[in-house]
Amino acid sequence: MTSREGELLNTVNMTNCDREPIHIINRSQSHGVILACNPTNLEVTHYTQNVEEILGLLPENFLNRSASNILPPFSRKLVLSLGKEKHVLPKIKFKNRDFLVIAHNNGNHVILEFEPVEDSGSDPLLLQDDLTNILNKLNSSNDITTLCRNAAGLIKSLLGYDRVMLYRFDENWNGEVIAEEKEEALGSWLGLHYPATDIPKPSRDLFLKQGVRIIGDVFAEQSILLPDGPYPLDLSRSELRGVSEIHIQYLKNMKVGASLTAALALNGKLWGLIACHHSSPKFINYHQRQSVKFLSQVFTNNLSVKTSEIFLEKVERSKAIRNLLASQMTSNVSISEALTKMEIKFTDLINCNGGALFLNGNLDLAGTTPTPKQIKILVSEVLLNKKDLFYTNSIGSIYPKALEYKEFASGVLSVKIGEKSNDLLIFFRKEFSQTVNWGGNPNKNEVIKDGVSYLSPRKSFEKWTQEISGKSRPWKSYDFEAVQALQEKITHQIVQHQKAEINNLNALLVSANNELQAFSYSVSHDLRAPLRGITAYTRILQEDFSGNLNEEAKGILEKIINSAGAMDQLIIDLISYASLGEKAVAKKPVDIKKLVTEITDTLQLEPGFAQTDIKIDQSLPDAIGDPRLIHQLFINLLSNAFKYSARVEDPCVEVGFNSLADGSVEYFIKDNGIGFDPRHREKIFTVFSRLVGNEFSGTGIGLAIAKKVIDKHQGKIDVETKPGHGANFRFTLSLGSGSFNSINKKV
Ligand code: BLA
Repeated sequence: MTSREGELLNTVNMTNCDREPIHIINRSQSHGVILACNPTNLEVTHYTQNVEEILGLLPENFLNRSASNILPPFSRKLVLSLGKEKHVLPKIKFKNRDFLVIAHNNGNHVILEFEPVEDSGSDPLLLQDDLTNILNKLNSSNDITTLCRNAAGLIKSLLGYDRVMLYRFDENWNGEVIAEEKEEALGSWLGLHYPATDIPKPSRDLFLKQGVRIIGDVFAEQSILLPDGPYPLDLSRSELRGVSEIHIQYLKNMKVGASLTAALALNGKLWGLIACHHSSPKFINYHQRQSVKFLSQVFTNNLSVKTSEIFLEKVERSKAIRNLLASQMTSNVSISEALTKMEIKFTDLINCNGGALFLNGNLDLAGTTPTPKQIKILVSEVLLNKKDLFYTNSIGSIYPKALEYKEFASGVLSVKIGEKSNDLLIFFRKEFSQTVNWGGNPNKNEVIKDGVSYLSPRKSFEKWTQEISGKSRPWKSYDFEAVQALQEKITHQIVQHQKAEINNLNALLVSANNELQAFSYSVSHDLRAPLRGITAYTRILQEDFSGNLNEEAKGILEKIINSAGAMDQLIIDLISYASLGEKAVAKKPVDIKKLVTEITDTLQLEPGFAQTDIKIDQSLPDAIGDPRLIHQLFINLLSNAFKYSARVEDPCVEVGFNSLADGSVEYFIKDNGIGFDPRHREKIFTVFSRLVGNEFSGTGIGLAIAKKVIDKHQGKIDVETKPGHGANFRFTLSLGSGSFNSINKKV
């Protein structure tokens, strides 16, 4: 190791390998000269040390002076108006050689790069031939493999490098040589893999910006930018940017004397590189590099078309399968049967070797899969904790238990289905055992010095073979798209099934309810007949045999008649409650004021209610509803009001209405009677929930009927009460059209 390498290792460790600021390297490659100028007056601020050797200029003659004197005639104006785009100025001679000046503005400085140019590379006719050839050859490639091979072949014949490779990145930025054109004497690198650390992120990022770069002479001393100030120049877009020593070492270890690298970007992301090697120094001029840029562009256009064709083909295929699955699901079988037992299985949707469907706690399998027990454990320990869509091509690496079944299921893709969080659709992909040939053992680039580990380019690039296990082929974006579209269809179907189930249950409920009503109706009728018999015979006993009976027996007969009467009333109420359910609600205007007046007049005739003071609001609005039901409602509420206030001093029943905030009204029926504990407010509206003792007659169904009437009219009923302070029943009904005048009057 030379002392220089030693220095290098001191400064580069595992983490700063990815952080080396290669864009401010402050060096130029040896074959050209960089000058930097103030963008407003073009005064030269920086120059590379080789300026005298290459251009024959002395720094003292141009530093801090305008660069106009060094530039081709008439180019000053253009240079002053430069943006980030590069401009090539007309050829200019220095030391009897032609130079191109490539100029751009890096944001702070105008960067002028002087590069020698040979005539051959800039002949417009030759160039046109080259470009036509590139277009024809690449556009006629039928598939991606041929496209790559043709691109490598074209570059080899255009530029004459010893080895030209198409290098493709994987999702972790490792790469593989997927096409190669080379001198026969060289060994092939086709199929070799290289680790991501060989091309760190800063280098990949610069590539996206710059496109094409040459390293003209790996062995030449690079030229330092002067003066060496604290604010280094940003050379991100520079053609002549110097090369990191680490990479120089890498190329030397690879026995490469010169290189050209061109970015291949797909949808704005680095897809791969064209990597060219030459054993000796090699210089490719700016125009030739532009042809390579053109080629890269044509290449990626073709690549993009071909990738989208593959994508579309996959999408079309999965769409067809999805539609078949959807029609299976709408046939008369369960969802799991439709997806796992019929001709088309859900696993036909994408490339996989098996799958599992978890629905309502049941597990159904298709194709080759781990055992149901293994799947259940995988689901509960891993998949249920994941988001809506989860995938991996190496489940064993995150969940070692899964290594047991890596042959069938190294790849797992799962999505949640339906509205429950534990229903899942799972796809398995088998292990894809793979032999990966690396260009040199990628683990052998670590050097330990003074107890610290550093990453440095490896010394040997001899093929190093690695067996990869526990991995499946990776899932692709069209897989996700297909699975998510099926997920939607299944969820839709699950919801449909749930709806159908609810409708079914509803129908059952309706018929059960009908039966119950018919039953209670007939039972009630059948019960009344014997009751009438009991009452009639008791009356005969009273009338015809009273002489034979003592006072106690007469009292008992009276009780029999009363009890039979109470029971008859109960049956009548039951019939009316049960029959409420069956009847459709008629919608007619009902004159509430008239109704209330009639009912209270009648009630007042009953013994015990004559003293009751009645207050009826004379502007009570009309309601819309079923007259018979509304009549029943008011009878029930009013007779309660009369009944439970009858025994207080100065009994009073009041009927009125309140205007509500939303413009509607509520009626109220208020008494000053015995009231009840407000904790029972809800209970009193259910059947048989009389709260008061036996001293008040009644069956306890009245309020249940009232509530049912209100429900049938989509209204609300509530009560305010306190024991000893009466009750105030408030309820809403739809209003009749004629009611508004009276309401407005009142408001
Ligand atoms: C740069 N490494 C690169 C570049 C390539 C590779 C293509 C860009 C070269 C350029 O800008 O012209 C790698 N070249 C390859 C590979 C092949 C090839 C894989 O031909 C296969 C056929 N390099 C290392 C390690 C580090 C490293 C361990 O091996 C870091 C510790 C660094 N590589 C590194 C740096 C650069 C680089 C810093 C940027 C060089 C620069 O632009 O200055």
